[in-house]
Amino acid sequence: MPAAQPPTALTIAGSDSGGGAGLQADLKTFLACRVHGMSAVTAVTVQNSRGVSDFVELPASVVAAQIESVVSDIGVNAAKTGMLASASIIAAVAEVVERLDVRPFVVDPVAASQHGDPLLQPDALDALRDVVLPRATLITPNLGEVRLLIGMDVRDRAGMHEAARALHALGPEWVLVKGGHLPSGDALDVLFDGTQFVEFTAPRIDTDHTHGSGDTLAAAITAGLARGFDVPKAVEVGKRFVTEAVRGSFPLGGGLGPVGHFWRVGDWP
Ligand code: PXL
Repeated sequence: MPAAQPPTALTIAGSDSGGGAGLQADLKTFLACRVHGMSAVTAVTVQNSRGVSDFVELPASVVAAQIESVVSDIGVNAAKTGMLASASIIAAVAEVVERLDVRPFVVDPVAASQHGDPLLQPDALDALRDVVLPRATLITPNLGEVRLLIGMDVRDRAGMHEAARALHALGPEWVLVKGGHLPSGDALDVLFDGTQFVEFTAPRIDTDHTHGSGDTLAAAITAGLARGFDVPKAVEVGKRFVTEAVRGSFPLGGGLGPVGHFWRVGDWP
């Protein structure tokens, strides 16, 4: 007899040919978190451990059609976005997610790769802020993305709280400000729902090989939501997942290596 259908999660994201970030990181994370992963591809990057040398976008109508296809047949217990690439893709994703009531909906406002290569057209930032963020169950900006979205230069814990308030005012239900790029101490993330702050700290792990860490965190949170956890619980388990993945990171090629998802996968055969 076939097994029961597992929870399902959808990533709306770009392909990283190097396999460390983007939809590849999301699908590995979904697998490791025991949800059935699906993907609506937005763009294809030409990328290795040294950086992104090019990308092409898919037509916005094809991105929306991928989402509609899986929602209408398979069902989506939770969805996340990664690289959305352009204003037209953003508009199409916002429309279909709204019309089909796709939720919980996690928005990782990806703007650039770890190397600083742009993954979002400059004119798409306004669309991301104005039409996608207000629809989100949770947004997961790092401090660079905070600066791009609201022009705030965050330097400490108080600044993270202030940024979370300002971002929450844009419309998402929950905001997770990721402080991983702050200079010292444990890695601090701040979760805010408009009323209460919840803080998460994790030991800082000394490695340069963190390619895909943001995607992996958002995907692990999305997997938790697909399994029925509430947002604080999904963030707590997502943080634990990515901390172990950073601990399990490894060098690859001549540049920055990826976080490792192997730690949650058993030996085989
Ligand atoms: O880590 C952000 C990210 C998301 N999506 C794609 C990427 C990257 C980083 O390189 O390549 C496709």
